[in-house]
Amino acid sequence: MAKITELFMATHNQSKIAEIAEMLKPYAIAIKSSNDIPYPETDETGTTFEENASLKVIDGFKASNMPTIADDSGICVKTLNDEPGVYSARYKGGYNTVLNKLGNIANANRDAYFVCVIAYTDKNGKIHLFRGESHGKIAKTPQGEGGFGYDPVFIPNGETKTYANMTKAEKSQTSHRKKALAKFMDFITSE
Ligand code: ITT
Repeated sequence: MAKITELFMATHNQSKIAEIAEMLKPYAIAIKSSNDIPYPETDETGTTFEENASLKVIDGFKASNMPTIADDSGICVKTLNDEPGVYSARYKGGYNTVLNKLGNIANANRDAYFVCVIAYTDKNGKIHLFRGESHGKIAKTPQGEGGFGYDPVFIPNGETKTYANMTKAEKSQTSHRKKALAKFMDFITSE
């Protein structure tokens, strides 16, 4: 198929746009977003990342009429029965609630993982889904100023720093978003 040079990203989250735009630079793909084309807030009524990513990408494709991606993501904390999961953005108190619920519980019980599902609609409106996960631990206290959301309390496996203490390039070496995007790039380059 013709090479994609522009993608609409159906999100209002500026941090997601910044991360994806940086990851797509080597491929010379520019991101258009709600900053360029009005895109309504999608009602995220799904109970899975896949469902919510699909709902967002359908709205985004309708608004932009361009090849479109959407990202539904969140953090799942194993001892909290995978809470907050798909409700991460709406979880009252954000990472402070997670820290309070875990308290001083030992490191062995602080396992968590980020999930990112990227939904893509091709020019015919057909939806394709790509999932990435990043596994690690919830830190005992927030550390770092970078990133967004739960980054100050997440330490990926094999690292000692939280995502908020990493540059975008460092975070993308293990991130759920980069893994989902890599699957998507494989798909569109082999399509
Ligand atoms: P859009 O729906 O407009 O894309 P949103 O922020 O509401 O923006 P989600 O419903 O997918 O998006 O919720 C994702 C939340 O999960 C996000 O707001 C963060 O709290 C958390 N999250 C996802 N990826 C993250 C990451 O890489 N680092 C830190 N927190 C992340």
